[in-house]
Amino acid sequence: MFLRIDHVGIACHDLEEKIAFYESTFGLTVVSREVNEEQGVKEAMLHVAEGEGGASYVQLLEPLSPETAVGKFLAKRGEGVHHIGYGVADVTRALQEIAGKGVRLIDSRPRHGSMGAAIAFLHPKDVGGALTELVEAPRRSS
Ligand code: CMX
Ligand code: CO
Repeated sequence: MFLRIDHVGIACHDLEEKIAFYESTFGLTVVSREVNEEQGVKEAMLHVAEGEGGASYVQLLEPLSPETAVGKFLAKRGEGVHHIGYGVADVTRALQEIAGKGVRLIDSRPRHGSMGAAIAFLHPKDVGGALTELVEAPRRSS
């Protein structure tokens, strides 16, 4: 089902400060910046590598307010790894396959994610404490 690790999502208080850190420490490059009101985040994708199954990224996440998913996470746990995003070929089909296996779907239908992706989250309590995101990247134009 999983093609690759699409991204690791990292919660932070100050997006610009964390971008500067990842750029200067690891030489990563920002390929996208977005505000996603539905997800309650201001975020940046930094490109890590190209693999056979597609690209992988670090996603830096700053909450738009304390009541959002990332805002609550920061208040409870502080900065750090917030979720893992796995690349899948088809999010709707992956959700159908996972449903019925005892894993709560936070999203029963795909939502809009970074860079035109279709995404859906699985509940961390049913995935060993790891908030899990399914990511279907838009088809590449060649
Ligand atoms: N990783 C692991 N556990 C988490 C977690 C995370 N990121 N976020 C919350 N939890 C745990 C909490 O620690 C808590 O556990 P305890 O009861 O043992 O303390 C439990 O889940 C409930 O947490 P909560 O603070 O009460 O928060 P909610 O239940 O309101 O929401 C969740 C939790 C996962 C349902 C919510 O954060 C969610 O819907 N997330 C998906 C959307 C999202 O994260 N969007 C931002 C990223 C967008 C993107 O990647 O593009
Ligand atoms: Co993500």
